[in-house]
Amino acid sequence: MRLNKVKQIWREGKPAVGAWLSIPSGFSAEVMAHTGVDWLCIDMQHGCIDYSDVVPMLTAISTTDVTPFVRVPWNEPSVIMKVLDAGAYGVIVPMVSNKEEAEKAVAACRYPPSGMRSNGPNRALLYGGADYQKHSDKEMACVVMIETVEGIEKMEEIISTPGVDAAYIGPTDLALALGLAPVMDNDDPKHVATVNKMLEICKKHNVVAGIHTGSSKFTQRYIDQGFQMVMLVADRSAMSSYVKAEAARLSGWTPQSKTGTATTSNGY
Ligand code: 3PY
Ligand code: MG
Repeated sequence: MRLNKVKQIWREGKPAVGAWLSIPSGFSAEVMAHTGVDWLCIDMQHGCIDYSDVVPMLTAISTTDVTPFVRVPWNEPSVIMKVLDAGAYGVIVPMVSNKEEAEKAVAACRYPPSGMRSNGPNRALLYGGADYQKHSDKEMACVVMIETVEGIEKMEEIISTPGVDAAYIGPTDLALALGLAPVMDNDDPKHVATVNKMLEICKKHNVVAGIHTGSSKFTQRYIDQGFQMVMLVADRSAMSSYVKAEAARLSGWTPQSKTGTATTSNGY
């Protein structure tokens, strides 16, 4: 079976840097897959993406050896199983708030007797290899997001749930849960303390710590701290910020459209 390169990076104690896909396009997924990141995540939660978009995007990522993840819209076993069947090598499950929810996510990623995943790896067999079912429990990454009031309170029971490979912070939902504005790269002391606490608990339980960022400054900060799954940039922000930055360098031209000024700079 094709091995999960990101899991290999984690086992070696190194960081895996990724990027985020919100645009429903096989072509833009392929472009992003050729940027040299370790992993890409197709975002079905907040991206403009449905299952019929996910399949060609996974196919496009397969033109490279970048590891494909999907963030599912919710902790719903049928969706987790379907994206794994389509060839995702890991799922990112939003808003996991306690041990029972973490166990539910893990069970959807593993075949019996370890879990409750149903057999039917249609595209996963083509991508992973003929012996996919034999090894997939070991290769599929189950990543749970910690970003709710209850999840913050119960982070240790979530992180220590057997089968959880990584715990991933959604910084803006985490900020809301802490009573702060939903800012991505967040220096608020309450936010920093919660992020640091999660990292410490992950280290204690030998679970990978992950986090989303909105800039290389914060990606670097979290890598230096010991996070091993860090998201550098999303397709839509890469596109928008590059065009805006290039346009801003021009002289002798007055933009007629005011649209650019409406985009926020807090990561969303
Ligand atoms: C968050 O910031 O809450 C996220 O989930 C990032 O996508
Ligand atoms: Mg979130």
